[in-house]
Amino acid sequence: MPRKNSKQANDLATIHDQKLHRGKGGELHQFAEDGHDVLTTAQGAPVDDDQNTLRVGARGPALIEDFHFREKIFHFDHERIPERVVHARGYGAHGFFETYEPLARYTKADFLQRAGEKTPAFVRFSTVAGSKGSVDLARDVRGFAVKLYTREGNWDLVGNNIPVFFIQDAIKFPDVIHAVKPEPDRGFPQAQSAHDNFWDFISLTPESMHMVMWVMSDGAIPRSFRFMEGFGVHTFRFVNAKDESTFVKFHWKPKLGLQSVVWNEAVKINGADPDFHRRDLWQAIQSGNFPEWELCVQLFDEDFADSFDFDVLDPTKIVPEEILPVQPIGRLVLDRMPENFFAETEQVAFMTQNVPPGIGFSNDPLLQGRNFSYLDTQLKRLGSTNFTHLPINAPKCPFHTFQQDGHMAMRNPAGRVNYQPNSWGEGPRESPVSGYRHFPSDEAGQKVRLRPESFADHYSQARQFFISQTPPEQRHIAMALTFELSKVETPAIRERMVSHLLNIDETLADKVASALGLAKMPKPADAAVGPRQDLKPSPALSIMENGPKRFEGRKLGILVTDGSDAALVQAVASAIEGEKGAVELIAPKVGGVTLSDGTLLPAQQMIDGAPSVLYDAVALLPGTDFVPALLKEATVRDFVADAFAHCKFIGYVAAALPLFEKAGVEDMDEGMVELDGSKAVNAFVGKLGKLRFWAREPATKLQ
Ligand code: HDD
Repeated sequence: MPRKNSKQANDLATIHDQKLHRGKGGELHQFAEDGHDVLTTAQGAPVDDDQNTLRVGARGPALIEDFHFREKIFHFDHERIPERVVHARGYGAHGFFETYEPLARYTKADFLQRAGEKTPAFVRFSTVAGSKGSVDLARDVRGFAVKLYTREGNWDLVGNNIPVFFIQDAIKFPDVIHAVKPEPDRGFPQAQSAHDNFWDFISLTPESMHMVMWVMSDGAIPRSFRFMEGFGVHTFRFVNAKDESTFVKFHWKPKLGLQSVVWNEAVKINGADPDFHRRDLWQAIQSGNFPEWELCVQLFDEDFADSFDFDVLDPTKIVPEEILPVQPIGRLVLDRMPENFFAETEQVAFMTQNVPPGIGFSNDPLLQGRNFSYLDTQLKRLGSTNFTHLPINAPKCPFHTFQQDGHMAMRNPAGRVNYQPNSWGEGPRESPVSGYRHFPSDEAGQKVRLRPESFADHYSQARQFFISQTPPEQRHIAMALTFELSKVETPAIRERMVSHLLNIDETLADKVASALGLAKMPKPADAAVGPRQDLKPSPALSIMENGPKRFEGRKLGILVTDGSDAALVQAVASAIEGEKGAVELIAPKVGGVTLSDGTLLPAQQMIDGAPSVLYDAVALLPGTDFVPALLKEATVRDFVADAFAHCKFIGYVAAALPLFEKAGVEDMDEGMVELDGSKAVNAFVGKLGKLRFWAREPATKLQ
């Protein structure tokens, strides 16, 4: 008989040491000798060895009898589900919505009837074009999808951080998405619009011009999900108890103000921390700094709609806030991360058609098409009509349907009745009183495939957006267009785009044409209607005009070394904490530094892992003796050069001056503050509320 090897002997000892307990229901609980639960198969059989497959002898072939191995690999092989066809990369969090005031005058939606009422929420932010594993700082629209679990069913407001869309009719959605995704023959570029197919489609689609202005603006490279707006985009309806309808547009406004990064920074963040936005949300929520948005509405009636310059059903148009002010009706707070990314963030299914009584649709042709698409896509992605049984998707109010069976049915009806009407006196009944009633709008007309003429002005609001931007933001739009079109290999596409820009703003077109080195200016594109209207600028459309008042929620990176001035490091850190900002210490070694007073201060980052692009502002506080060593470090040079080029506020000690020289910074400016005392620290922290020193930018650019 073969001798037991020592491993087998140990295993037997382990099994004998296991304590067996019976649970309340009489089920057998097995605990390993160290108190952990015993590993089992999915069928509940305890596993003795999870390190070795079952084989004939130590060096022999594997046995098919090894049901544990077979089940483990089988399950692993099937772990992935199809990623979302758009918005594949996303990040979610739980929270709540709190109603400010009863809104009964406009809507009978139950969750909007009582001041102070809290409704559970789940939100998923996303990029559109990139696949699940792509980077966070792609130039792209950000999804802003909100699910409110109301007492009358789920309300999904599946919005974006941009209030308009590329197309006016849902039938064009596959085309715009195909055009932006990797080109089908070569399979690249990933998560980028800077390629021929995208600009070919766009330049042939004048209705996309307004959206293109937004996507080329800083709004497409947000600093954080926490600092961006959200929009329902379409015109929806509120319907009150008297069945009166009011049109409504939804806006989410972040409490911490708006903020974006610059493109050169975005490109570098993608390398340094591809999960920049995820990490930011995770860190904020885990540290108790719960991000918050106000839900604001623009309410209007048919008369306003008729008198407005554009069609309120056209999703490529906004109603400027200066014409129709936004009114806050509640707040959304995100205060809890999912326990499991897959179960919640990946499996959450948002659908525009999820509306409670009191909220309805308009005839916006994009919205109408979306209402078809979202249900369909969930079946593909989640594999079963029973995706509503998943806890993240199930309503949190009671729900009763006669739907049954299907793959993975987890909520199975008890009893005999699975239809109605029935005479058994059991089961749910429809209710004409409390049931969802679609707004009985008058609709008549011929069956046609026709775009309304009222949708035809594609340039006026594109121009309005552009002229509403501050000079640095306008510069960024010109640079973004130049960058994107410089990646387009076909000159005719570049020219076609410039011909549209001529209809939006001549100086913008000139700048882009000259930066691209266009041989001659093309003719302006033919417009479906003309002339372009000269609309008033709308300051609400500028990120820089709507920034924060203080450094709250932002992060300062402090570069320290051995010998850094202990009192100064402490003073800067406390001043930032006083502003509700965060501080990260960056040192040559992550183990930390010994400060001037001999205290050992652990660092959060090592220089190589923390380029300045990861911070909103930086302070260079090295010890004098360590500066020569820092001068040799390429990463330190980049740290300083990038902070300067990205117009960040920079605090510094006199000993750090050679670092500027090494980084090629010739002129000191008002965005750089020597921290030579507590007054200077306060002055520096006071400036940080502005986030960037944009006056520096022209000096750092070619154009
Ligand atoms: Fe969409 C996902 C937002 C137009 C079809 N969309 C999706 C998500 C957001 C949006 C935020 C991600 C939801 C999540 O986090 O799971 N989509 C928009 C906005 C649009 C828009 C703001 C225009 C105003 N979408 C749009 C059209 C169609 C779709 C016109 C199709 C006709 N969208 C989908 C989809 C997705 C989706 C294929 C992919 C994954 C999903 O639905 O659940 O059905």
